[in-house]
Formats: sequence, C-alpha cells, structure tokens
Amino acid sequence: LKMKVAIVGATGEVGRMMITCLEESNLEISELDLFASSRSAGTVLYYTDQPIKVQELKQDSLLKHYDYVLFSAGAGVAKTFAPIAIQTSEVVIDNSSGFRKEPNIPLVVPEVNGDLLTGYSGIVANPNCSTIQIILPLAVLDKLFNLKKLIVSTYQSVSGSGHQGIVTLLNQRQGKNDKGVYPHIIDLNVIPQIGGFLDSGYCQEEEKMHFECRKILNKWDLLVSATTVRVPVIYGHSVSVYAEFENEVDIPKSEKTLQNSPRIVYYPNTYITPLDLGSSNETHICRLRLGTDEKSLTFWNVGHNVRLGAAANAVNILITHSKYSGRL
Ligand code: 11C
Repeated sequence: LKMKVAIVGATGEVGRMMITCLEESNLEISELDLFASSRSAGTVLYYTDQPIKVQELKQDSLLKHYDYVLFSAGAGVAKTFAPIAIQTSEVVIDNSSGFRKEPNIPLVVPEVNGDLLTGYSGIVANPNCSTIQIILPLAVLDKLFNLKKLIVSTYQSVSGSGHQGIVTLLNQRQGKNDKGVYPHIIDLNVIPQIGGFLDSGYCQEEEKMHFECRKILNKWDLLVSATTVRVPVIYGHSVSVYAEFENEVDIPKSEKTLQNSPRIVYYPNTYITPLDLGSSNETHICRLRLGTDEKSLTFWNVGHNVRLGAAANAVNILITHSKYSGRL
C-alpha cells in the first residue's frame, strides 16, 4: 500500500537523514510533504531524485491525513504541532524529548519493545541517540543475565547538537575563537556537559539516559549513572558501558547472542571508531570483557547518532508499525 508521509523539521541534520532513510527503505510513498520554519521554507530537497519544496509550518499545515508524520523540530514545536497532527493522522513519530516521559506514550526501539506498536495509533517517542545505541545490546544481555546496574560514559559527536554543532567545530578548526553552541571551545577539547545541569548534579543528557533506559526496558528499579561528554567528532557517538547483572555472565554466550541479534554488529577481535561507521544504521559492540566480577560485563559501543540514534530508528518505527497494521 502506498503511504502518505510528512516530515516536520525536514531541513535539519535529522530531517534530511529521515528523507535518506525513507529512500533507503524502498517504501512506497505516494505523497511526501516537507515542513520547516519560515527561515528554511522554500528550500528544495530531493526524494529519489524528485524535487520537493519545503513548506512553512503553520497552524493548519498538518490538518490533513497522513499515515505517518515524522517530527524532528525540537520539543517546543512538537508540543505545539504533534497534538494537532494526531487529530487527522495515524501515527506521529517524534524525535524530541517532548513526549518521552509521558506514561501513555510509547518510547520505542523496535528491536527491543516494538510490540508496543501493535494496534497503536497516536504519538510515538523516538529515544535519545545515546540511549538507542546502548539499549540494543543491553536488552539482549538483560534477557540472558538480568540487568541490575549500569554505569556509562559517553563520547558524543557535535552533530548531536544539530547542524550548528558541526558548524561550530569546523569554524574553530579554521581558527575562529568563537564558542558557538557550546559552553567551551570544543576543537581539541572534551566538554563534560550536554544540556543544562539539574539539582542532582547530573546534566540533562545524563538524566535522559537514566530515564529512557528504565522506560524502554520497562525496568524501573534499574540503577543507572551516566556521564555524558561532548568530543570533537562530527558523526558517531561512542559509549563505554559497564553493566552488572543478577546472574553470572557467560562471555561466549553473550558474544554468540549479540552476533545473532538484529541491528547489532559484534566485533570479537577488533574494535571500531566513529570514522569507520560510514552509513551504518546498526549499533557496533566491541571490547566485550568481564567487568569487576563474574556478574558484570564491560564493552565499547559506537553508533551513528544521526542515523541509528535518530532518523533510522524513527523510520524503523514507521516500518514496524506499517507491518503490524497491515500496510506492508
Ligand atoms: C546530543 N543526544 O548528542 C543529544 C542530541 O534528546 O534527542 C539529542 C537530544 C535528544 O547532543
């Protein structure tokens, strides 16, 4: 069946990648409408060589039936426009943090909790990029050994801040001494802050990881502590993961199960860096080893934050929902 799809925030890093991921999915889309703020309206983007003019998002833009509306326009725009879109459309998939905490809104990584999409119509929240890439292997290991505690440190690329993050780094590399979108110079540096600080001492990105890991695994007593760090990398987030389990772990069994799990690439004898990611929509696991004892594991994880961490997971939600609803 042919689908009608709209993308809100189409000209941003994630919006453009959503178009690419839709192209790569070979879905039959009969209508693709693209929306952005007045600043970017009029831009011409291409879907399978077909030019599409980006329209300005207005109050009445979404009062039309779409099978799927993908949002990548920040929490503010999503909060205003997603409730409008859902009046006439089947499913809204929102990449922002605007709806993730709402109890009745599913927060979905299809390989982990895609069953929540069965028979569902409404807003679906797409998780934060650093959460998506770690939760795929952790869900697999949780099933094997029962996950209890998680300590992660991230090394997040500047594209996580959107296109202006990339512009900031590239300008600084050319000698401009302007902090751009960051609280410090990011070129040749490392900044242990993503988002504002909370009373707990954690920053927003860390708190998102805590909450989202618990919600996606539906494991509200999971102990989690994240430290999220911005590094001068353009695409690809890396995460050092330390995980403790209820039961004794088994490395060969973990390796075999990870190897056979969808959307996971496992490296037994080598490791991967962000520059090796190319256009991968998968999460990459390497350096798997015992943690502090027989009940813990530690590993290194790399994922493309704009693809797997945002656009590809959103399109995967669309595809999974289409299958469950008989559209595909
Ligand atoms: C970053 N993870 O790298 C952030 C970007 O809640 O979806 C995505 C923020 C979010 O800065």
